Amino acid sequence: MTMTLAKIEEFVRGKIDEPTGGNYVPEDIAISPECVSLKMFDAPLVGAASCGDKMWVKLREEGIIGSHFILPNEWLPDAVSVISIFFPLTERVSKSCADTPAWPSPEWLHARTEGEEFIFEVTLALADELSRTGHPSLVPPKDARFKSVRHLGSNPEMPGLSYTSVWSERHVAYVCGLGTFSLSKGLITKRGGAGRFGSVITPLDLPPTEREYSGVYDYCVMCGACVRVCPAQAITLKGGKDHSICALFGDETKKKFNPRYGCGKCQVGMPCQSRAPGKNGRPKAAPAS
Ligand code: B12
Ligand code: SF4
Ligand code: SF4
Repeated sequence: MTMTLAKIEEFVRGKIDEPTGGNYVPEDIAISPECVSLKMFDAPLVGAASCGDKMWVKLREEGIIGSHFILPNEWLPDAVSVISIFFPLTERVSKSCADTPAWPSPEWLHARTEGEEFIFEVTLALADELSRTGHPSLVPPKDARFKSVRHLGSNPEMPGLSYTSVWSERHVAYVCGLGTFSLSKGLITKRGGAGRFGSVITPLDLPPTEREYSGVYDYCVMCGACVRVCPAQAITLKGGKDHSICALFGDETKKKFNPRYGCGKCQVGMPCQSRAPGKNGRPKAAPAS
């Protein structure tokens, strides 16, 4: 069976809906009784781009990502396409986060930690499925070459760099037609910004998803609602988000909720939580039948 983008979406949705799968918090690790069986993510958004897209090379420019960004064909020489997947948080996770303005809610902590593990589980399973059907594929953040710097100059393997990585999932999603950046620096998709991303690089030839935007911040309306909710005052209308302030607040949450952490107040209860409020952000009307 050849995988199409629609089949890939169906595959991911199947994993998301599996009641005994990793998208539901099991009793033995639940932070509180209310978190038992919590569903973390809803139906995904999936996009694709060709490895030949000129935008990949553009990402290596200083001020965008930089020369440390590893190109799709450097990860996997035979690759033809990149698949980006947005996993939107369920309304319950987002609401719980918005309802606890000072600290992360238990639901958010699960979605940050177990949610990330689940996304790796799904993207690795998708890569296996593509490999099984003749297209050996790769998940960059699970490859030994993946590196990131999550604190100011904190990674000796990436000297002189801060708050970056060799494979930025938001930039990948941007190239794959899923959405644009925002004042708070999160990526806003047509299902909003409250969620996480995963990706797979594959030799499968997939039709590229149209980028329905030309500006890097098209889907953000610069309303400033995220400025007002940030508990660390990390965001300003003039300067956007200060990564250092945000990262230090993340450390505070880790001291309190170790081993989990997180914040994400700038992604919930906002006009951009579950939709793209900006230019061209509305889903296209279905063709009349
Ligand atoms: C390092 C890191 C952090 C750092 C710094 C983040 C950063 N740089 O944005 C810290 C610790 C502060 C952080 C915090 C959080 N993070 Co974080 N983090 C990452 C990580 C590991 C790497 C990010 C990276 O590579 N950045 C690269 C640099 C270059 O990005 P940048 O400076 O923002 O890029 C700007 C320029 O490129 C500029 N630009 C200028 N000219 C041009 C031209 C073009 C054409 C383009 C495209 C761009 C562009 O636009 C961009 C935005 O301004 C990713 C995982 C991954 N592998 O991607 C997760 C990730 C970004 N984090 C994520 C999340 C959810 C969070 C938190 C909410 C924590 C939590 N879960 O509770 C907070 C808040 C983030 C926020 N407000 O956006 C999600 C984002 C989801 C989303 N909807 O966007 C990611 C993608 C993880 C995931 N797998 O989903 N994070
Ligand atoms: S809350 Fe408003 S300013 Fe902040 S990211 Fe969302 S749309 Fe942009
Ligand atoms: S994640 Fe929290 S600290 Fe960081 S910018 Fe968003 S609201 Fe502020």
